[in-house]
Amino acid sequence: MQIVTVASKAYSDQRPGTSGLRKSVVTFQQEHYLENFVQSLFDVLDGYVGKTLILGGDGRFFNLTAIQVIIRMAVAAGFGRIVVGHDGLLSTPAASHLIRKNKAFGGIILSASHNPGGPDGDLGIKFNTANGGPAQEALTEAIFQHSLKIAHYHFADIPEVPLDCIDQHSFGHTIIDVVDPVADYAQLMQELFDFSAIKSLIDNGFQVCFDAMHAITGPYAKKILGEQLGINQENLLNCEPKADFGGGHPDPNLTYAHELAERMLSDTAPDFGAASDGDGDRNMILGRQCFVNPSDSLAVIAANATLIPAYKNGLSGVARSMPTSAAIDVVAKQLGIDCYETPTGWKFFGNLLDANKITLCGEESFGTGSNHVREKDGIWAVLCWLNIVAVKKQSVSEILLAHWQRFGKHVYTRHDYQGVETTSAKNLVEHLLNNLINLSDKQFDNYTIKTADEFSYTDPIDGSISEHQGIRLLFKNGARIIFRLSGTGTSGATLRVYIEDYCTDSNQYNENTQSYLKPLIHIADKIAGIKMHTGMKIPTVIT
Ligand code: G16
Repeated sequence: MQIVTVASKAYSDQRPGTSGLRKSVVTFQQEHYLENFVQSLFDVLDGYVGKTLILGGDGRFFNLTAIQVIIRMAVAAGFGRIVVGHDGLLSTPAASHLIRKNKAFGGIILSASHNPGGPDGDLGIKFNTANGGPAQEALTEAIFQHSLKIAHYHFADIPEVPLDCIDQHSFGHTIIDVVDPVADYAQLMQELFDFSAIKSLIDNGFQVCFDAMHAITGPYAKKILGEQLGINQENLLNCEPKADFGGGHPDPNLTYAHELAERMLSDTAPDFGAASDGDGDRNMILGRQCFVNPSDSLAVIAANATLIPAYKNGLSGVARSMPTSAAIDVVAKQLGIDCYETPTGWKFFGNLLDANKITLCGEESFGTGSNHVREKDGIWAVLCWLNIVAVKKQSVSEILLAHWQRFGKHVYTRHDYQGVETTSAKNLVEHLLNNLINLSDKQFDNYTIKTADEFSYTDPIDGSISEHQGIRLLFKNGARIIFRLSGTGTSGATLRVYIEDYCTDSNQYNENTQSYLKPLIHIADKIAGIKMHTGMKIPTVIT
C-alpha cells in the first residue's frame, strides 16, 4: 500500500463555527478543500496511531465522496480501525454512542445538520473526541490555525471501500468495519426506556406520527418506532434518507416540518407527533393541536425524569444554553439541583456531563439530550415523551398545562432574520454593545432593564473562558431579550432574537405567544434597530 503526499494550497475560511465546519457543497468541492481540513485535524491531533475512528454522516449529497476521501486519509494517518456506517450513514447521536461504545479515539461526522442538502445545498464536517462529544473550542481553533498554513496532505492509494454491505476490509495496518448504523443505538434506547410501557400505550390505540424529513432518522425510526414499538408504517413519514432531503429543509420546526404540523393541527390529528432533523440530533414534539416549545420540552422531561428507567434515581443537575428559556431553572430549583447556563453549542455541555455535574441538558434550537451520549438526540427525546405519556396516562397538552400550573410558564419565541448582509449584522451588534452601558435601569413600557451585558462563560471544570456569546437584556420581572448572530449559517449572517417573559397567570397560558410577547418584541426592535439595520420588516422564521 502506497502513501501518497499531495502538495496543497491553504484556504483562509476553515474556522469551525457553532458545530464544526459548515459550508456550501460547492465550497467543499474546491480542490483540496476537504483534504486540507482533514489533514489539519490529523496534524493537530496526537496519539491516534493504531486507535479507532468512527465515521459516518447524514447521507446528504457529497457524503459518500467525502467518506471515501477520509477513509484513504485515515488509513494513511495510521488509524488501526475505522468503523463506518453502512452506506456511509450514521446519525450524530448514534456516532457519539459508537465512539463511546468502541472506546474510539474519536469520530468524524459529515453533516450540515438542518441546512438543506443537494449539489446547491450545504455540507459540514466535525470531529468528536473520545467522550463522544464535539471537539472543544481550543481544538477547533488549533485546526483552523493549522489550516491557514497547510502545504500538503497524505492519502493511502487504496481502492474505494464498498460501503453498501456490512463487511470487514483490511488495508496495511488498518481494519475497516462497515457496520449497521442502527443496531447499537437501538439497543441503547432499549436500555434507557420502558419499551413495554410505550408499546402497550401504542397497542392500546395511542396514535403517533413521526416525520424523518427524508433525513438520517428514517432507518432509526423504522427500526425503533416501527418494528420495536409497533407504530404503523403509514405514520412514519418521509423515512427514506435522500441526498437532497427530497428538496426539503430538514429543520424540525413548524415552518419546515409543515406536513407533520398540518396533520397535528388538524381535527383528525394523531395523539402525538414528532420530527427530527438532517443528522438526527434535533427534535420537535407536538401533541394533538399542541406545539411543545423546545425549552418547555426540556423542563417537562426534567420534571418527569424519574418516570423513565434510566433516570429513576434522579438527576445530578441540568444545563441549558444561555438563550434557552429559564423554564428548566424553575424545575431545577424545585428539585434542589444545580442548573448551569452555557453558551450556545452542544460542545459546552461535554465537560459538565463527563464530570457528572448534569444528567440532562438542552437548547431552544430543538435540541435535548442526556448523559447517555455526548450529542443532542432526536429519537431519544421522542422516547422520553412517549415514556412519560405512557406512565402518566395524560395527553401532551395535559402534561404541558399541569407543568405550567406547577412551575409557571416561560412564554418564549425566537425570531430569525436570515441572509442579513454581514456588515449590517455586525453594525447592529456593535451599536448594541456600545449602548449596553446606558441601558441599565432604563424603563420600556412596563419593563425595566436590570442587567444589560454580553454573555461570557467560564467552564467550571477546565476554567476555559468563552467570550462574546450573545447580548443579554435581563428585565427586573424575569423577562429577557437576547441577541446573537448564528454560528451555523453558510451565507450572509443570521440574526437571532430570543424573547421571553414569565407568566404565572393561568388565564393567560393559552394566549397566542406572539401577541403575549408583542411589547417585548417592540422593545427589542426599539433598542437594537432591527428593522433599520437588517432592512427587514418581519423575521424570516419564527419559532
Ligand atoms: C448546532 C449546535 C447547537 C446550536 C445550534 C444553533 O446545532 O450544536 O448547540 O444551538 O447549532 O446554533 P446557531 O444559533 O449558532 O446557529 P445543529 O443541530 O445545527 O448541529
